[in-house]
Amino acid sequence: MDLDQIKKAASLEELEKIRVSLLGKNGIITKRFKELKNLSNEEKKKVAKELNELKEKALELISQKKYELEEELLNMKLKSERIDVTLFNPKPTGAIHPISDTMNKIIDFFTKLNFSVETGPLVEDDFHNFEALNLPKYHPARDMQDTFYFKDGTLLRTHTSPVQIRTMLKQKPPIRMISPGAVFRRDYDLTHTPMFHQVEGLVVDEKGKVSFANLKFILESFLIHMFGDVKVRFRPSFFPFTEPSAEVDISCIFCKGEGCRVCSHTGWLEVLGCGVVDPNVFKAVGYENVSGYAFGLGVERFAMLLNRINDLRSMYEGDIRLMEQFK
Ligand code: 2NL
Repeated sequence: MDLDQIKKAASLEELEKIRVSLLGKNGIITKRFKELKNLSNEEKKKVAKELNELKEKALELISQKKYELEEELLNMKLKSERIDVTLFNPKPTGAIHPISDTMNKIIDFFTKLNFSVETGPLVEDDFHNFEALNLPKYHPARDMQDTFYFKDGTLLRTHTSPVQIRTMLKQKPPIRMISPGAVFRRDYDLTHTPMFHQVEGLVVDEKGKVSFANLKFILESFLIHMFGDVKVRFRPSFFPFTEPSAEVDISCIFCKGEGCRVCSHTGWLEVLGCGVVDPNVFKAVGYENVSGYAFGLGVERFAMLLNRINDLRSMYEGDIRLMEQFK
């Protein structure tokens, strides 16, 4: 038996062929194991021991060779993809990240309508992230959010609503604000990353001065600003911090409402959540005789729709070849 051929394998493909020829279903070593049953008991013991040693040796050599070949491949890749950052580049490299670009378009719309832009801490406490938003401890809606907690009970904010709470606590009404920023949830797949971005909006004024009708008008104008000539529809929904609540759909921008894979053949894409602020939220910040509306959206979802990106994770790999396409 020639185990030396393993050491001579020139590629991972060749190594795999050798492995199969030795240890595969019809491999030489496998066959010899099958032939053991034809031997006398005494011989069987001896040959089986030899065979097991041979198999162990072969496996060891293969895994050693595999490691060498993989390392060679990696070194070649590192060499060919090497970037000399000291080289002079007459054209600046890079582009505005699609998330920033989308975020800027959103902020643009609302600042033109006299909304202020507020920010707050990423590490929050239970009160600002949950309690003040009508999400008491053990409320089932808290399970909807998979939260990153620190040992001391603080947490990474799961939405930007705590910024609205902080703004209401330090300012008197009227309030007309948006809160753009990073938020965190334990989720990772094609359309979810553990860090993502939200923009939420809040308008508060004397009781009776702001209505659901105002909210509908603002959001409809906003969605046409972002997506062009789209139809907008409101569906009843539920959020702990608004009552009534609605989810907002636009007619599918890919098939114009005809039905396609992106819109799951419904003709509609869900893009926003909104509602009239629940009185319990105002109670938590000590506001009386006011009414208000609020809304929230995921920036990644907007960026994916606007740029036809289908794997969100690619946006955070920082591959310059991908990002240059957004120039
Ligand atoms: C969604 C839904 C929403 C809010 C966020 C909010 C904040 C305060 C009071 C009341 Cl302080 N509401 N925020 C309201 C409705 C929906 O977001 O789907 N976001 C991605």
